[in-house]
Amino acid sequence: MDFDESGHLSDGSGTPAVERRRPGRTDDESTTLLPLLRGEIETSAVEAPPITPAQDRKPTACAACQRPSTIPALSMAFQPIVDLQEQRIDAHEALVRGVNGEGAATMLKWATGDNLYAFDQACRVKAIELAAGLGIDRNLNINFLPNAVYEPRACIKATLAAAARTGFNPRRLTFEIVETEPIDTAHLQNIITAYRTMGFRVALDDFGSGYSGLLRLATLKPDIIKVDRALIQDCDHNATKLAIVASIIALGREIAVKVVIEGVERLGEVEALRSAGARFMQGFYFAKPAFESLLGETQINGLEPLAVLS
Ligand SMILES: [Ca+2]
Repeated sequence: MDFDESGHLSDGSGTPAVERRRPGRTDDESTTLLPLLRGEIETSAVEAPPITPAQDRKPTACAACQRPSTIPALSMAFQPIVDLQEQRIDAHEALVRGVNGEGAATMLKWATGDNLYAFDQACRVKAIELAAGLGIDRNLNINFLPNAVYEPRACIKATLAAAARTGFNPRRLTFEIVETEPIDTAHLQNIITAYRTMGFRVALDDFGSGYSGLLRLATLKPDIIKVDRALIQDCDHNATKLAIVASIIALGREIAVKVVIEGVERLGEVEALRSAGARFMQGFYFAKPAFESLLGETQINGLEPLAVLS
């Protein structure tokens, strides 16, 4: 589970791998998003991915929307993901908080049972509203719980509406899949296919731990993988961990998947990770999550010229 800080990395080419792998991709929102935003396309009229047995067991989107729920007011903190090659902030990950700064663990207690859908929707909307209000000009990563999505195209409508209302470019959105319990692979694939068709990026969170492993990478083919912090902690003193991370980075280059390192806390780890080819990182070493605030480059530790590493 990761609604706290994390990290980020890539392939050293200067061009994000996720951009290169989809030459047909365009920023012309008229292709898919605008008709959806304008309501010109009914979600039911959009070619829908095949219904899976897992979905059959889930409530319908309408039932989920209409279900009464009680969730507290939410807020967000934003933690930068840095691009060490370009010496800039690449993205901000939105992390749920209470309106008085209560931590993610406190808030996530509400993300259960009948509240799950409403909680997930409220988090997305709040993240976009806050980020747009703060003038975000980078990518925005939003965590989501796959079990809170019943039909991807229906469940994205509130997100798109929030983007349209606030002037936020939905092409800047990356959805981080947080798998806290085993999720049906067909259901996950259904979500990823739909989201990518709509122009969003999809990241596999906590890669290398729990359910987020090589088989998930092979079957889901995400745009981004975020290497779990457990593999990063003390990697400068653990040759096995560092070799695993280096292999993941090489693998990312090979299959054109952007690799992000999360949970970076010390300079020693940064140096070791850079020697392993890491480019995108996130973690306390660079910046802690900023409550209702977007940090700039001058507020990031370690973005100055890294003479020590040259
Ligand atoms: Ca995350």
